[in-house]
Amino acid sequence: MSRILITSALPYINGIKHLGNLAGSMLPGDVWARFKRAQGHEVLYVCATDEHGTPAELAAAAAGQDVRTYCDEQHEIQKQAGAAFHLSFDFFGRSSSAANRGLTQHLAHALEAQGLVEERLDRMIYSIDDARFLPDRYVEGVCPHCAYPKARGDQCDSCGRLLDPTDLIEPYSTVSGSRNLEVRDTRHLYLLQTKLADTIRAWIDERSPSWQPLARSIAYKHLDEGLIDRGITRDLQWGVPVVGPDGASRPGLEGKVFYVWFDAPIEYIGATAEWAEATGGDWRSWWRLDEGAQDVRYVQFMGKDNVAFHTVSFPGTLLGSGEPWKTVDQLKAFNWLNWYGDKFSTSMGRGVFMDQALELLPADYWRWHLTAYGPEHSDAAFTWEQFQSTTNKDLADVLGNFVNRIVKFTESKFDGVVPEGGVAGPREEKLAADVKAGLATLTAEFEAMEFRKAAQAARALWVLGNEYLQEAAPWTALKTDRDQAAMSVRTGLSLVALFARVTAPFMPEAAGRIAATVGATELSWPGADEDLLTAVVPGQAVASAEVLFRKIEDAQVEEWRERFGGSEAA
Ligand code: B3M
Ligand code: ZN
Repeated sequence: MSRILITSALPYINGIKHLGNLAGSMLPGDVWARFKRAQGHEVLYVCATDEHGTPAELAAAAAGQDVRTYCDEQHEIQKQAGAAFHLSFDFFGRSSSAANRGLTQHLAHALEAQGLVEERLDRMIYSIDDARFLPDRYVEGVCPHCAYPKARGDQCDSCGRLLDPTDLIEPYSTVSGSRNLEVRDTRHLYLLQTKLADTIRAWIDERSPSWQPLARSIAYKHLDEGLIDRGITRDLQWGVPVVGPDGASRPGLEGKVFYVWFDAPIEYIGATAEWAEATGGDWRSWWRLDEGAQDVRYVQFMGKDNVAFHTVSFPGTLLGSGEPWKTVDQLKAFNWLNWYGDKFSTSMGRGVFMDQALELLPADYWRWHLTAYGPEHSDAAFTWEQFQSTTNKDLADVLGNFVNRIVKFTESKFDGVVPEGGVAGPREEKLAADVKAGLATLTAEFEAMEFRKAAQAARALWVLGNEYLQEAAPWTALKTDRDQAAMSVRTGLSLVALFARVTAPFMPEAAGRIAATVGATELSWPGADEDLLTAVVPGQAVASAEVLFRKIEDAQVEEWRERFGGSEAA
């Protein structure tokens, strides 16, 4: 058994996340954490809200709240939404925690001690009317590359190019709209990534062979474009304050904070420290190679836009510190989930958001669909039509139908008790071999972090159950050979117990209800050599579930389309 550290990219604090965010980092991280726990490994799965930076300040201002109150509220909302989706974080922390503040300041000092951070005089846009500097998204203007009139200081949304605020033509303040701006000198800390480039490349060469192509190709693309020294501080009020080694404010850098992308990944460590504080655990044994972390396997989940920060910036921070920090072993990246032909958009409210989704259907329906048909190796489109069709087939027709049919039959013909009698024959032998092979495939796909394939392998097992019932036809056998029928029923009920176990990482709530129908509580991952077809024993009471999965009706799709938009033609 090994120790496995799992993190999902930290959801940004500015509002509840849409299904695309869920599908690309939090949900797969959870499914995999559940799989690994079920195998008996010691798993620590942490996540947190990413609370600093200009989007947090701007969202708070738009909500008419001070930024701390805004973050306090939004953190609770996101924490509850995660719990409602059965995301099994061992801890859901906050990048604004004291733990992260201390770690961020510590790592910045360690980097500086290694000669990798230096103060530079920068020229930044200053708003005279707002009496403040305007970093990143605080300034907008015309893109110098494509002439888009609302390009942001850090990036143009139209052509995608990364920008520096001083690149913008005809800039204006997003705080006040004022164009009364000037360029002023201000001191900032720079991380000398140019000096770290060789170290980072050697690290990527060593780690990335076990990554899937999406993560690996983005890592090398970023590296090959050439690393530049990056400003890691900002003129903002909300963030981790820049301090001197004694913890007091640092002359020349008073009132500055670290850039959000500097402190956000450090919160993976911070959240572990928050967890330790809350539970009495030992966070250092997960993160310090000199204190036990050398036997930890660390896996990260994230959307593709976050890969460069996790393969270059964050490892650079940890490796450059000269301290023995654990770095990521495997990185699983996801593509985009689109809303019909378009992007989900938080700012435009396009698509379905986590809280709204649960008003429509229980979490497990979404969990299944977003895992089995998610944006894994290419972008994927969410459509109501596909959601309806796959849910009805996979969950109602295949899994739900099998479980209900066999359990109800036991209730009506065998008094709701697993019957005894009969001897397994060639049909059961073939079934056992098929189940064994199917389970091996499923386990291998999960190990390889191939989520869509793992889901299809789970579904293939469910299909075996339906095929077996169809062929064994205990309802017919019952008329001539009660023992034969009893043996088939017992075998079918054992499959129910098996299906609960293999379904649990995807749909934990439904899996519990499936297990309960045959009185099973065992939800560990089935071993390759287990005798799975005799799992339930004669005499055990069974009881059918109300409805395991309801079909999605055309009328519901109509209603949802009206409420949320989305149509094939749009
Ligand atoms: N908050 C994801 C985003 O909002 C970003 C991830 C941080 S992971 C350290 O794009
Ligand atoms: Zn542009």
